[in-house]
Amino acid sequence: MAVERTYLMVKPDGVQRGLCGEIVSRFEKKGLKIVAMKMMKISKDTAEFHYGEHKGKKFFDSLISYITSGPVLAMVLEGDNAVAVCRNLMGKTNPQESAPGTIRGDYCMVTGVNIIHGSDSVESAQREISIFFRPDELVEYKRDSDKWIYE
Ligand code: IDP
Ligand code: MG
Repeated sequence: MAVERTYLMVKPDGVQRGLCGEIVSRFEKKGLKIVAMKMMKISKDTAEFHYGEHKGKKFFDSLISYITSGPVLAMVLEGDNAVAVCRNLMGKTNPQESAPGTIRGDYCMVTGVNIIHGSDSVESAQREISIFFRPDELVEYKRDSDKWIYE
């Protein structure tokens, strides 16, 4: 097992459209363990730091105004190979190329408003978790259902 933690966030469109429960439910049902979760509004400075890799791209300004346009639901999920597993559940960046059955494939139409963020590597996950959560907000607990989820 390669137990990893990853950072997921329901973006402002997902919150406004009432899709938080549906999205969290998909990760939960898959078997990911919720380690932390909170509603928050992201400041412009934090948004620019979080999305620093995209600075200078033509969509950067609209991305920052989108992600700061309303509250997001931030979470840390844990599981075997969690980074890649969650990216697969999310679907491709462009919702029109995301497979049906994925979150983006089922619930959104365009890249600029694509409902969910998820870390793209273990390194990004560590960085993003530390941007949005204090260490004491990550809850350590044993989940009894793990014995039915993992061999
Ligand atoms: P990801 O969210 O699947 O990791 P990234 O390439 O890291 O995709 O882009 C970050 C976010 O920036 C996307 O989820 C999307 O909201 C936005 N974005 C990326 N490319 C475009 C674009 O071409 N037009 C508008 N928004 C974009
Ligand atoms: Mg990305």
